[in-house]
Amino acid sequence: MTARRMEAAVVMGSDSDWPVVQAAVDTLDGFGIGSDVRVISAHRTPDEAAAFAQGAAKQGFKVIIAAAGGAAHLGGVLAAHTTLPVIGIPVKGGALNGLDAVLATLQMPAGIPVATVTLGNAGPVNAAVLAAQILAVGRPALRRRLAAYKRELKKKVQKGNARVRREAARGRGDARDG
Ligand code: C2R
Repeated sequence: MTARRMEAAVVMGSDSDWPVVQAAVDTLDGFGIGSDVRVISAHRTPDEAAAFAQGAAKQGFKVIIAAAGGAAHLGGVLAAHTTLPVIGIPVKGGALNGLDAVLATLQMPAGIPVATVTLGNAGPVNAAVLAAQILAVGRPALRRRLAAYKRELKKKVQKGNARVRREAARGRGDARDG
C-alpha cells in the first residue's frame, strides 16, 4: 500500500484547540486527503511558525489550515511566509468568546489573505471542504467526491423537509381532532 500524500498542513496555536480542529482532519480524511497536524504558535514559537511556513511548499503541502483563538495571528503569520493558500479557523473561547479570533484571522492587510471560515462547529468542516475544493482544481476524481458530498447534504435537507412537514401536518391534525 502506498502512503497517502500529506497535502494539507493543519496547524493550531495550542493543543487546547485540538478538540475543535479534529473535525477538519476527519473531514479531510473523508475526502481521501492526507493531512499533517501540528501545534505551532506565532506568539509562543515565532521562529518555528516562520520556518514551517517558509518550508511548507517544499515539503509538498498544497494548502495550510491554521486554527487559533484569541489574538489569532497564526494564520496571518503563516500566510506572510508562504504563497500557499492559508485557511484560518477562528477558535471560540476566552473572554470575548471568539469574536477576537474572527477579527484577527479575517482582517488581514491587502496582499496577505487568510480565507477565514465560520466560528463554531461549522468552521473546521468548512475549512476542510474549502481545502478540498482548492485541491480539486484539475482533479476530476476529487471534484466528483465533492459533488457526492453536496448530494448528501441535499438528501439530508430533503429528509429534514419531509420530517418537518409530516410532524407539522400531524400537529395540525391533532389540533383539529381535539
Ligand atoms: P492556551 O490554551 O494554550 O492558553 O491557548 C491558541 O490558538 C488558543 O486558542 C489559548 C489560545 O491561544 C491561541 N494562540 C494563538 C496563537 N498561539 C496560540 N492565537 C497565535 O500564534 O496566533
